[in-house]
Amino acid sequence: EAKNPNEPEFLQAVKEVAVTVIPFIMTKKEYTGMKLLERMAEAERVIIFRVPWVDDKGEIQVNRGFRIQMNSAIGPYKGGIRFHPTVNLSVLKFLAFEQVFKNSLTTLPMGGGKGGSDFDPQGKTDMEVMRFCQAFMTEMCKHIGPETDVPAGDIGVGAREIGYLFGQYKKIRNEFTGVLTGKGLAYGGSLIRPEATGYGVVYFAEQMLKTIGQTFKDKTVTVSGFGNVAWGVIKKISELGGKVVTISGPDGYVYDKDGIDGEKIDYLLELRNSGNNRAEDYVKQYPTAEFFAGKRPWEVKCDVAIPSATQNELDLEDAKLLVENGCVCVTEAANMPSTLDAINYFLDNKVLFSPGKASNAGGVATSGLEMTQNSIRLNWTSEEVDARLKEIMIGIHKACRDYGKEEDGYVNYVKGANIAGFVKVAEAMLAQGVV
Ligand code: AKG
Repeated sequence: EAKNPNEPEFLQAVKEVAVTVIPFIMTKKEYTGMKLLERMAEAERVIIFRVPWVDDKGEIQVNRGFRIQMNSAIGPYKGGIRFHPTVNLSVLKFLAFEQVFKNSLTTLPMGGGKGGSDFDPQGKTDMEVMRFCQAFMTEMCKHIGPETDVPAGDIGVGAREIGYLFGQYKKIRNEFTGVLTGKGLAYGGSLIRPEATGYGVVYFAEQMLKTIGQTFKDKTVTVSGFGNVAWGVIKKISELGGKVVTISGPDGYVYDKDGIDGEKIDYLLELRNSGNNRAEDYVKQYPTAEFFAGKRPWEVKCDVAIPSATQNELDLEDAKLLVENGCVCVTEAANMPSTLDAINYFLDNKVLFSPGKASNAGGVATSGLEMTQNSIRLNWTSEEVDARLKEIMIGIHKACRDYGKEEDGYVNYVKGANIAGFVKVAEAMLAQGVV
């Protein structure tokens, strides 16, 4: 803690891993004394840079840019870029640390990284976003490359931003390469990448439910957020016959008792692109739904909860409410949405609970599939990408179960994901020596 002052999110992520991985390390002679976890908790490289740009009024704006190159033991650094006012070193270090374990779990050869800026895309014009992205890439292009570090999108960085970032990289480096993922289909993107994170979460949750002999059919599901991940989650659940009754935004949550399906799912894309960041607008479009200002959806009775917004959006009080209301499965779609207290409460009460680094790994896994397609200069069909995604999620679920099964048969997915993710990176680091 003394080494990383004022970094609560980063310490929270490391603590969660340490609690489960240290006892495991103690049982492995070849791991003890190698300071593997200590090495993993120190980024290989952190780049912090000035992003100066000119707004539509001709005024100069200054933002801060980051790229955390956390671990490259098993492949080039890989992980998204987040543009949001809450971005700081602690948040990006926690995301980069989680990314290392997540990418390892996908079984694809990707190391871990994360980047971003405190730039707020809300309320900016298209041209302002373009100039900002160009300024950001003008510096970041010196540190990334298809064999070095391959960024992608995250909160605030979607297809539009990836396009501008890619265009600037190509111009400066005079290279057309798969240096970013989440690209548009016209210039090297992969089918299913937009849906992949959400679909992957639901494939994973299906496996969790299967362990207790259940499916999504007729289940009531609460979801938070209304961004790309929530959209994919809701789309797949409605296909599987489940009923999603909530979404949320920074302003509060929406309860739609009839379920969010059909054209309402397409409306979510409109809502996201409106640039207002207001979940309340949903109720204007569909007046039979209700809006609860300043509240989170975890008070709504459900069978399955899928937090899909952001870190620490589900605390101990929320966890208690969920369990009291009969929720049997919590599958994280966002990165670290549950606090440590909330996680421990779920585990103590034997609720099926999976951490984002396992259940949301389908996003980055499909980015890995985009990298493969770029390398072989071919594009796969949606069916092919989707089938590979599903297979990867089933594989991650199995790895979590193998390492996380307890004596009474309960699967501790937190322990399973941390240990399974750790082992591959640890083996690679041991083989490569102290470098
Ligand atoms: C995440 O998994 O949180 C990511 O940022 C993945 C982004 C990617 O596709 O590389």
